[in-house]
Amino acid sequence: MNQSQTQNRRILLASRPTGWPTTDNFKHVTEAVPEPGPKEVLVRALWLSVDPYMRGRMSAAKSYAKPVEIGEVMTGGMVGQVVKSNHKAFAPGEIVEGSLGWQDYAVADAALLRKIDPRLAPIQTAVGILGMPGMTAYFATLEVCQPKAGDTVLVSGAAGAVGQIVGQIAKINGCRAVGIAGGDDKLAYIQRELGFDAVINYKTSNDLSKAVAAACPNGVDVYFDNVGGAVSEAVFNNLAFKARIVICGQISQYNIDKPDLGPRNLRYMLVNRARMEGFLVWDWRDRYPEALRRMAGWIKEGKIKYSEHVTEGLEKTPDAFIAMLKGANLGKALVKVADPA
Ligand code: NAP
Ligand code: FER
Repeated sequence: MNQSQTQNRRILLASRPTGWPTTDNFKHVTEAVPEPGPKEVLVRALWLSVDPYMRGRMSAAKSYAKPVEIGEVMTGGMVGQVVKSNHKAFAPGEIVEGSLGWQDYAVADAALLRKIDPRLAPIQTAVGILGMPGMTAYFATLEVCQPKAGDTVLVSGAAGAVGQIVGQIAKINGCRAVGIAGGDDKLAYIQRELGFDAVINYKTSNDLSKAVAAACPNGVDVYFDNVGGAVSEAVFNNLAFKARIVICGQISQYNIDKPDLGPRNLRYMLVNRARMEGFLVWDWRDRYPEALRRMAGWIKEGKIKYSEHVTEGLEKTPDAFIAMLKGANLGKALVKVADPA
């Protein structure tokens, strides 16, 4: 065995951030590769996912899931390869996905692993379009917002892992897709490559509310909110009658010390008899298989495309995570750790 197969590099939470996380909030350690117990599987990381929800797990604030403790390995989705298996459902060499953390090797409860078919799509899509972000786009758009043909569907965070898919699901359903994001390169990609009908740069727009009105002349029927804050306030000014809003994320609020004041114009919810609903992807777990089948079909038919933003090297995971929060990524932010054996 070479050294990389006997040593396990792990990235632990070292301290809780106030405001923006920094690389100092993480500690890098090297330990022996663990042995799987009965019914357990040893997995080697090939890809790690970095996602906005991890910012919440770094904080002790009460939430849906328990926080990562100081000194614990950072939580996160992994696509890996089975190295040893004490469970009959998994064999060495197979590709799996699970919440296995920022480390080279993880011992996993076989019941919490999903087997990935590498012939279906590139394996890293198991934490992207054919994983948690894809499931988010699918259920929050179709089930919560119920888009109808002809609706204007506006998505914030439009060039990210979730947002890029939302616009394309809207197009598949005969809607007009409008995206808001923070870079002209991102906007050019979603408009030219993904077929969004109109785009808005929230960072360079002088009057965001006017920009939304211009991009959505009949008002916003569906607002898929990934960011909150000032962007949402500009959208609320432009709601259509009976608008549906899904609160999927509020990333503009994740790294601020003192909470912002809320949107000041909820009056437009009243005027338009709009509906707003919070969404958590894990509530839809039982229906992932059906969504995965349909999404895989759309990818195969060329109806859904996606982009990825890849950082190389496990040790770069904290940098990749912080860069994603700051908007460096076009599409799904990923860390490539190793090639399959
Ligand atoms: P992502 O969009 O791929 O990456 C995050 C993006 O957020 C950045 O690229 C950046 O793009 C944007 N951003 C950062 N700060 C911002 C600010 N102050 N205002 C506006 N945009 C800002 O991430 P993702 O994985 O697809 O997640 C998107 C959102 O969905 C997040 O809010 C996340 O928490 C949420 N989410 C929720 C669920 C759920 O179950 N509820 C599941 C998955 C994701 P720009 O260049 O455009 O600024
Ligand atoms: C996310 C943001 C928040 C997300 C989950 C949450 C799955 C959950 C928050 C909580 O548990 O309080 O992007 O993605």
